[in-house]
Amino acid sequence: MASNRTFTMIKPDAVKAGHTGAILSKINEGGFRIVAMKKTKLSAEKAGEFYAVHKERPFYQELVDFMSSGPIVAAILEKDNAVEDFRTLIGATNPAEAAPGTIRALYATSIGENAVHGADSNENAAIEGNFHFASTEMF
Ligand code: FUP
Repeated sequence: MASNRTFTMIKPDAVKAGHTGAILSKINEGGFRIVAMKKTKLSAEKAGEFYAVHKERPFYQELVDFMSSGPIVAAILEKDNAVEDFRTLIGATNPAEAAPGTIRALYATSIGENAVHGADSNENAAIEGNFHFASTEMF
C-alpha cells in the first residue's frame, strides 16, 4: 500500500551552515506537511544504529562520525507520494549529480556531507520515523 509519509533529517553540515530555515521553506513549498519535528543531536551509538544497513560499507565510520558531530533536525513529512516526491526534491546523493534547484544541489557540499536525508522506501520511512519519534509526538 502506498504511504503518504516520509522521514527526513537536516544533517549537521546544513544546520551548522545556517540552512535550516531555507530547507524548511523548500519543504513547505514542495507541498509537504510537517507531522513531527525536532532539533536534536545523535550520539555515535544512535547514528550507528540508524545507519546499521551501511555497516559493511567503507564510508560507515565516517558517516557515523559526521552524523553525530552536531545537531540535526529530524522530521516526519506528509504528502501524496511522499517518499518519491521528497527524493526528487532533495536530488541525487552526490550533490555534483543533483538536479539544479534541488536541496542537495543548493546546500550540500559533498557526497558525505549532503545536507539532508530522505527515506528510500515506505517501509524505511516508517521505521526511521518511529526511531526518532513516539506516536504521541506525531500530529
Ligand atoms: P541517500 O539514500 O541518497 O541518502 O544515499 P545512501 O543511502 O546511498 O547513503 C546514505 C549516506 O551515506 C549518504 F547520505 C552519505 C553517505 N555516503 C557516503 O558518505 N559515501 C558514499 O559513497 C555513499 C553514501
